[in-house]
Amino acid sequence: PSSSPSSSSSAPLSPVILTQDELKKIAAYKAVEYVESNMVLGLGTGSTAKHAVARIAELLNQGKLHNIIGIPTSKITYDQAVSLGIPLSDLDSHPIVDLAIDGADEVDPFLNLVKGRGGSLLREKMVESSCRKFVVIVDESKMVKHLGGSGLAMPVEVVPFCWKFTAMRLKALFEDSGCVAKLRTLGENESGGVPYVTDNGNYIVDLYFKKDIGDLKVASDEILRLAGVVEHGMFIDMATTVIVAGELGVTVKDK
Ligand code: ABF
Repeated sequence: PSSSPSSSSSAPLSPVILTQDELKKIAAYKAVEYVESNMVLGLGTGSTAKHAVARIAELLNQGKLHNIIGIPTSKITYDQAVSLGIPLSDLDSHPIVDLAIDGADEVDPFLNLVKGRGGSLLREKMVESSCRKFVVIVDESKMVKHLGGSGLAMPVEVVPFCWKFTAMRLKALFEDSGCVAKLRTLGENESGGVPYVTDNGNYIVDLYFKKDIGDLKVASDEILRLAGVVEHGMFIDMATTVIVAGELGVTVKDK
């Protein structure tokens, strides 16, 4: 439940200062320790998850893992997995996923997540809500007290049709939290830039909050109730384990 705190354990890393990418890689490699032969695996997206995908391919090539079927959560991960020779399928053929490994943009103390700043939230949510175990991998910069409280975007995937209307309604939902709703664009020009288009042909409206958005489940239901919204980036009660790599060590938090 989102109100129960998580347990944790820690192992010290070396005294050398590690880069953020090295921390991401450490978290990713730790997560791959959960992978066993004959699993259907959800393959995440982003600069952390790509290390996990590469590690899985490496273990397959070394013969240390066998008979893995990957379910990619984006076109970019599909391309990476194909290039590394990981056998792939989809949810139509493999509706039960044994384990998914993916990054996140924010993780709260109850292991609720914000995802989708990289743009791939819908496929991620479809795959990760169909899995038996969902291991999230982050460096310590992603840990927050409240989702949406970091001043960074809370992404919402919307259909392109009348997206301004949908953005207006999203903003109105969170008026009390000082919400600003912005269409995600690729580059800026006088007319505001070209809309970012998701793998599913949709747009993303990023929500920014000045104040706490309150109960996450209520916020989630209200967002999903708006016609024009496809999915949002809050992943509530979905992660079963979060692996955090920081300068002081790797922490494994279990739900
Ligand atoms: C994706 O990658 C996301 O949903 C999230 O936006 C992101 C985290 O990216 P990174 O690991 O690059 O910080 O899974």
